[in-house]
Amino acid sequence: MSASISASTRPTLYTAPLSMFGMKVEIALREKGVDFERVSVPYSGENGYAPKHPVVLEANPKRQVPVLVHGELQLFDSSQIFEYLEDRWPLPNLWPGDISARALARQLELMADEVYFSQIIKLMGVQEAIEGRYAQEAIAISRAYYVQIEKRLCDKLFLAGDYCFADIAFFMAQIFGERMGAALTDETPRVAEWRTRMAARTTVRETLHPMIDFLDLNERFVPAFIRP
Ligand SMILES: N[C@@H](CCC(=O)N[C@@H](CS)C(=O)NCC(=O)O)C(=O)O
Repeated sequence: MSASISASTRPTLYTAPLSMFGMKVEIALREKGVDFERVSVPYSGENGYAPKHPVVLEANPKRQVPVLVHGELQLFDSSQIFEYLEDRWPLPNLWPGDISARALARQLELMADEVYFSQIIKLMGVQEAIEGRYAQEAIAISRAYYVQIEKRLCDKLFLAGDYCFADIAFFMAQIFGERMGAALTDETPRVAEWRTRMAARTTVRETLHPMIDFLDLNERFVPAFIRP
């Protein structure tokens, strides 16, 4: 089916201005120097992701972005797409070479999306009751996660040693954590330094640009550390 696809075939990324999962993929495409087309699907504060883009409906039974179309191949789920990017465009490597380090990096990537970010999703639904017990519990769990990452960064610049997909995932999730009330505190200075290093990358700055514009246009909070 995909025999005609090559690394030089231009992929198309279906994403949205506030899609943290879409931005994960976009940063990784840029890191790998892939020339891609970016399609922003309909999204608004009032209606959410509606109407659904026809390509998203065709490609993803979960009806979500990001979707990556490469030749005849249609892929969904940011972490699955990471695997494809690494296979199709191996350099620069965004997973560690060592098998154990790679397994650990994949765990960290999953933790960012499914353990840490699940607390941030809780906060999204309770912004009006941020002082309440439910929100405060999510904030406390998020801060405990920052402390874990702080320990991990005691002898490294990036989460798994060299910069990798796990850094991209946690960075994107933490931006939303910051926006939703689970801000970093003085307790985790290394995480703050890591975040500054991440925000300074050209690939990250280029990717965040449409989100910052969207938030500014809609008079919504933009954390200072992502401002150019
Ligand atoms: N696990 C998926 C999550 C994708 C996801 O939650 N996408 C959101 C936008 S960031 C979405 O499309 N939401 C619309 C919906 O669920 O209808 C991934 O990593 O791609």
